[in-house]
Amino acid sequence: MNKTGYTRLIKLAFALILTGCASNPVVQTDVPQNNATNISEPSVEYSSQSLTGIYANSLPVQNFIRHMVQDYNFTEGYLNSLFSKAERLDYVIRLENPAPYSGPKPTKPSPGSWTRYRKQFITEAHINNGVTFWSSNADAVQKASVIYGVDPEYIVAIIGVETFFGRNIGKTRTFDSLTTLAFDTQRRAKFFTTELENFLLMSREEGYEPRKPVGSWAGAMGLGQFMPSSFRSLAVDFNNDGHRNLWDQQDAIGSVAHYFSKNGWQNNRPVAEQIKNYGGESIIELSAITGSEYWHVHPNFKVIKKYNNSDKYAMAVHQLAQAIKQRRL
Ligand SMILES: [Ca+2]
Repeated sequence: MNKTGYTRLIKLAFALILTGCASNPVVQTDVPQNNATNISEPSVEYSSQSLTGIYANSLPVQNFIRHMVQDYNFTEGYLNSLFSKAERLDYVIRLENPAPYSGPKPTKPSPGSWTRYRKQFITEAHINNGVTFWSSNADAVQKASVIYGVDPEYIVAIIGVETFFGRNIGKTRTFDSLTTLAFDTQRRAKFFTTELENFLLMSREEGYEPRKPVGSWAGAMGLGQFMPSSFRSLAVDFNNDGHRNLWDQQDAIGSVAHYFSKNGWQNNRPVAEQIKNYGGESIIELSAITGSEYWHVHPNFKVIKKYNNSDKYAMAVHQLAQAIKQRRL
C-alpha cells in the first residue's frame, strides 16, 4: 500500500473506530490498572497443517493466507493453524451491522445530547482517577509532554476518555474480532482486512502471540485504543524495555503524545472557549439540556478530533483535561 493510502487508513482507524469505543464506555473497576498483555514469541503450537475450523472452506481466508505468505513471508502452516483456531464472533457482527433506523431523519441532534454525552466522561471518578493516574506516571507524562510538545493534561484525558485509565480496555480477542470483521461483515471489510494484515505483522514484529491481545469489539487495543495500523506507525517503546506495549501505562502515554504530535498539536495553545452567541469562524454548537452552547475552537481542538471525529468527543477530552489539571493543583 502506498504511503498516502496508509496515512488515510490510520486516520480512518481513529475516526471510525474510536467513535464506537468512546461513546459507550463500560467501567470495569475489577480490571487491574496495569493490564499488560503477556508478550511472548509466536508459539510452536502452530505447526504445519491444513486449514480446519469454521473458516476451513472460506475462499477469502485461503486467499488472505496466500497473500500473507507471498507478500510477507509468513509460513503457510503457521497461518493455517492460527486461522483454524479463529472464532466467528456474532456480537461483533451485530455491532458492525446495527439494525437500520426506519424513523424520520432527525434534522438536528436531539436536545441535550451534549449533556448526556458529557455525563459519561466528566465524572468525579474520571477526574480523581485522572489525578491518580497522572501522579503515578508523573515522570512518563512529563517526559512525553516535553519530547512531543503536548500539554500533559490532554495526554492523561485521552486515556481517561478512551479506557477510564486502563480499566476498560476491552475483552475481545483482537485476532477474532478482526477476522470476523474482515470475513463475516461487508460494510468495512476492506478496511478490517488491512487491519488484520497489520495485526499479524504487528504480532510478529513485537513478539505477540496473536491470540493473546484483547481490545474493543472493533480491534482497538491498549490504554489509548490504537488500531493495528496506528500501533505499527505511531506506538513507541516509552519505558525502553525493547517492546512497544500499549497495555503498559508508560508506552501508552508516550504513544498518545506521539499521535498528537504527528497530527499537529501546538503546545501550550488554547483548545476551546465558550462564547455567548453563534457567530464568526471556528464555532461549534453543542446541544445542552439548558439550550445550545457555542464554543470557539482552535486548531488543537481539531487535533483531538483526529483521534475521534466528533465535536462531543473532543470537548469531553478538553473539559476532562481542564478538570484534572485544576484538581491536581
Ligand atoms: Ca515498552
